Amino acid sequence: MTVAPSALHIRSDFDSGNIQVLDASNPMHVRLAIKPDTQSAHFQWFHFHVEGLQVGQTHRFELSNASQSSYNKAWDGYQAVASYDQENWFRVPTQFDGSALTFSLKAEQPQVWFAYFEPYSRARHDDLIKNAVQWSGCEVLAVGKSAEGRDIPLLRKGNGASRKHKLWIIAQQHPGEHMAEWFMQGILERLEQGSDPQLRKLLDYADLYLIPNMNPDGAFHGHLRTNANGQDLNRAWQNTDPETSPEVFFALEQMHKYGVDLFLDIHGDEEIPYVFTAGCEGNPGYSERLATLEERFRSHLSQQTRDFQTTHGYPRDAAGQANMTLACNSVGQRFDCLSLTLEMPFKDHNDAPDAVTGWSGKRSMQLGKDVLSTLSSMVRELR
Ligand code: GEM
Ligand code: ZN
Repeated sequence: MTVAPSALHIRSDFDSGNIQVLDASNPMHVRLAIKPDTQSAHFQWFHFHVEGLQVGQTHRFELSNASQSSYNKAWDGYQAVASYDQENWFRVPTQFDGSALTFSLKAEQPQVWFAYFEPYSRARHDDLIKNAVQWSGCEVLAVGKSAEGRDIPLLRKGNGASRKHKLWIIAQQHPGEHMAEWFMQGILERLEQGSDPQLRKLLDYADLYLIPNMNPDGAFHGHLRTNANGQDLNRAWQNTDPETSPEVFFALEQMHKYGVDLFLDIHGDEEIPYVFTAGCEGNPGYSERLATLEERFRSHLSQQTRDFQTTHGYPRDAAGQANMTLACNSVGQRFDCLSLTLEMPFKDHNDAPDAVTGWSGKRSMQLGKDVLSTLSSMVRELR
């Protein structure tokens, strides 16, 4: 007697959840759609939970509106991630036919989570901040508020002595780029380690100013790109409006209060399957000094890890043509300092691919640790 497959229960009403069920009448082939950010047409991030899977059977999930997403070259070569326990995530067979993205799973358990990338939850963020204070020797220097009133902690590692350089690292302005806060966890985990000569040298000359999540509202709502007001925070760094972009207003206020000698803005990229940086070559104040510092950072990090390269990335800005509303360009110009956007892939880093996980939270964390070695190697050259 064949048993009719039972109906699936699909939900996304949780932290960073995003899916719309179009038709789940056939549990072996479900039709879904990604919902746009609440006040913006941007969409790409998805994250949902499925119960009722038939163990041993292959279930297919179709994202029917994939071709209208924000970055439509994002799906070529992309594989969705899945997890049975929200801890161990793996890539699943995925196809894009130019219209819909379809991924499949031969179920090993009756329930599973799917996402665009390994999510970094608000609960994990709260633990990260607690551990940063308890184990990494950080202080919560200030706490900003998002548009919906969520905390935005600014951490400092170091005593704030005026002689020390101020190195700023912010992450996840774009809320769907969850790899960014995984990167910050790597930074903070390395700060826990006592006997680390590279770290000792870095902290002798510099303090670290860290904002692990710039956009908690967008992350919670399962947004790709914007805050709760529909604002792309990485277009809000000139004439910043505290009403529409309180998150950026807070960060800039603190930067002017403490000063900035280096700035890293941590992001994820939907299309380019490599880790890379973008700099300030299009800034009006760009100089040989800053060009040399950018080159120094990139060449050291390239030697530090195979999970970074300088061949692939965004087109360079023409002289004087940078978009000064971006964090990297705006901060680099205001403080005449080394300032970079660092991008990690939603796909994989094709110079060192991992067939099981692709790019992952763990690799993002390791990259954070490697970046601290690069900062240590050049801290005395920053000014
Ligand atoms: C990018 S940053 C784009 C930088 N481009 C150049 N040419 N320097 C953005 O905000 O669009 C970061 C991101 O989206 O991840
Ligand atoms: Zn981004």
